[in-house]
Amino acid sequence: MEKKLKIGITCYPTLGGSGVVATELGKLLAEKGHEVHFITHSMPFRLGKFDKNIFYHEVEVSDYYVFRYPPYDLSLASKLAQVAQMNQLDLLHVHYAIPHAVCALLAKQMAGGSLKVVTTLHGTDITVLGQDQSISNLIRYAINESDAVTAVSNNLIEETRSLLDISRPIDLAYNFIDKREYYPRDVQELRLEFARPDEKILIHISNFRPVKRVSDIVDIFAQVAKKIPSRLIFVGEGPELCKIIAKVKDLGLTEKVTFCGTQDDVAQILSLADVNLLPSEKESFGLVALEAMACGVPTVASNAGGIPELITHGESGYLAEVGDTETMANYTLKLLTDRELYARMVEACQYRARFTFCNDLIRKQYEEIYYRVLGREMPEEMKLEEPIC
Ligand code: GMT
Repeated sequence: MEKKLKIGITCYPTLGGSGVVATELGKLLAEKGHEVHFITHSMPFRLGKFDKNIFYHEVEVSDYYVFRYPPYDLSLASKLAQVAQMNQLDLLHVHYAIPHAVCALLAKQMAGGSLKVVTTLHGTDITVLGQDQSISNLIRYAINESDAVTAVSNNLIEETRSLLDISRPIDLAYNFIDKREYYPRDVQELRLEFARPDEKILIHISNFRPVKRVSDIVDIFAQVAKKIPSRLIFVGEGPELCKIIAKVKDLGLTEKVTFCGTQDDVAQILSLADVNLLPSEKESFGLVALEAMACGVPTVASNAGGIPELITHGESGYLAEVGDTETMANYTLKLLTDRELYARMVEACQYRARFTFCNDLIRKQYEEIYYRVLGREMPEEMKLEEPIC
């Protein structure tokens, strides 16, 4: 029997941490010799260079005139079944429950054989959509029928159990970073284009959705900028952006704030910053805080969702209650004015990011889950392999 696996991966390819995690995982699995087929509506934005083990299948949606809404979900299910059959896939690993897990279950029925479905829950598929009565029964169905379900934090596992009344086993597989990409970059010259040498830089990266509470960032920054020379960089786009631009203007902060829009090279831009801010209302994990930690940038965040599983308060960042911008500003000031504390925290961040959320470690956890659902023994050499962190 083939030792390596044939895996189909579906995710939201163009935005968000779930797409990043899915794409990076696919790349790591391909590096290990597995055959990985991405099945998405467009090329995943982090896919990068050619690899002989990576395939990309685009989902095309019929726009026949009788359809009021183009049926993306059905096109995806159909494509998943086709790709699975043609390439004799062992399993489909879908990221984000809706609609991906439901489509994969339909594809499993269509493809027949022994195709398995692994679903990874990422956050708002449970914490927001799971509360929507019009769709929660479908999410519950998708979770219960998947062959394995993983979640990106213990908090998300608990939320899934309580919000959707789920009792089946759910595996924990944290978000991870690739240390080959996320490390403190040398950005001394570039930094001068954003701030004077005496100024500190705060950063926020997100999809500007209400759940991120981006408005709190402006309040935190306004308090910090009153006390020490500083700048704020916003990266990303989304529904709240216009409101934030207006708030920055109203508070007279326009000169000190840069809106960079969406950026590809996140590690480079993070390396410019002294402190990362993440005051979210909900956050199942907070991948961006992990990316910042790996780049040597501590985060001041809300004590929400899975964030405390990533950031140890006082050691690898600071946490305050959701909406408490005064405490968040005070922690930011503390970090920016105490050199020794800052150096200690930078070191703790890098260590934690590298060894607890190591890509090789988490990739192996996913492989173990794959072999388990397939009812196959993991090859001995893979079992014995020590993760390189
Ligand atoms: O749920 C979202 O807002 C989008 C989603 C995504 O696709 O980025 O984010 C979630 O998944 C990330 C990757 O697992 C997590 O790091 C984020 O914390 C999580 N977002 C929320 O829970 C709000």
